[in-house]
Amino acid sequence: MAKTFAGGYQPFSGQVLIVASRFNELVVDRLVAGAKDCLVRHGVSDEAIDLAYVPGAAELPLAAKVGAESGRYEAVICLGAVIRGATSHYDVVVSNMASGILSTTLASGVPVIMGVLTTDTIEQAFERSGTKDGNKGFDAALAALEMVSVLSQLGKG
Ligand code: INI
Repeated sequence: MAKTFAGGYQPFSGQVLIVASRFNELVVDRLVAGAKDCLVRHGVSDEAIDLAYVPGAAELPLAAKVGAESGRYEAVICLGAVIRGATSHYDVVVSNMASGILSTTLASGVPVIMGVLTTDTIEQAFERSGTKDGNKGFDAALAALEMVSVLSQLGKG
């Protein structure tokens, strides 16, 4: 094997953008807190973390795209919670959100991380936002650090 590239968790040299949805805000607030906690613990200063709110998960891709294409951010972290419950258009919201984030990250070349819970119940969402099953916001921030690091090893300017 010639070379192995593996990202670390060193702090960003520039700014990072968190885009968070207001829908299910009790859960999403916990994801935002987890993401900030992760970044600060890894040496990112509070001033380097910008935060933009959007109405719901369906609006995450557009705000992420504008942030990613602005050239101001090393990474964009999307945080939200889509909870099936009685929502008939759950599958549409999840599918549009996921494909929108994917096309944004590929088109911009900026890591756009999908830290969005997709659960059947509110209980499952709480479990994944800082109770018994960790915090998906923390995990998303960790993924952002790792992607910035490995992309720079691969030659991203
Ligand atoms: N948005 C969410 O972020 N989570 C949900 O669970 C949700 N449900 O259940 O409907 C949701 N809907 C709103 C959607 O994201 C848009 O904001 C809305 O359709 C306006 O475009």
